[in-house]
Amino acid sequence: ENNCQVANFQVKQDFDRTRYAGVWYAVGKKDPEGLFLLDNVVAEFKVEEDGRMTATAKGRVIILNNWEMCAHMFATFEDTPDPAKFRMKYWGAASYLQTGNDEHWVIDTDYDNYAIHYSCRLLDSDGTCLDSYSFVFSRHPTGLRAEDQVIITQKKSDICLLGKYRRVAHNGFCENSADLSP
Ligand code: DAO
Repeated sequence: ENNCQVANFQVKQDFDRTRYAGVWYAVGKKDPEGLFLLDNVVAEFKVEEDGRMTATAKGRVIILNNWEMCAHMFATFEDTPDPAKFRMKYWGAASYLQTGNDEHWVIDTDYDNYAIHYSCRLLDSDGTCLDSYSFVFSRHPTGLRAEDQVIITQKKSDICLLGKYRRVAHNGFCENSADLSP
């Protein structure tokens, strides 16, 4: 039992960023306060020639409370002593999109089918998280296989977010906007 202490959350052992690279479809999300990415969220991770991890992502957002658009986002990842824990700097293709610097932890992945990510933005004085978000990713836009869902449910529970996720729809909203960078 980790008592929901963020410092005790287990992450993927021996995380391999090369196997993680490529396209991931968000199929579930636990939102942070002031959520940004709504649905149609697709991320593509890359390993640059210098070994650093980067990502591009797109997703439907609503800005200024009523303007709906497909946001094109970029992220760079700073390594930490734990190979599955990164610091993620992100910004949008347009200046009015969100920018930030978040934790980015890979809780679990089998590289070929599923992944679950976690980010705590605000740690409480007791070591639990006050404002977190988490993505469940699939290699397939159609969702996770039944056997992967069992693992994901356990991981959601391990990070004290069971029941806090919503499904992330893919209905083609971002498909006619520019491609993710190569
Ligand atoms: O949607 O509220 C939210 C939080 C997500 C903000 C970060 C999005 C941009 C970078 C995504 C890269 C890969 C997950």
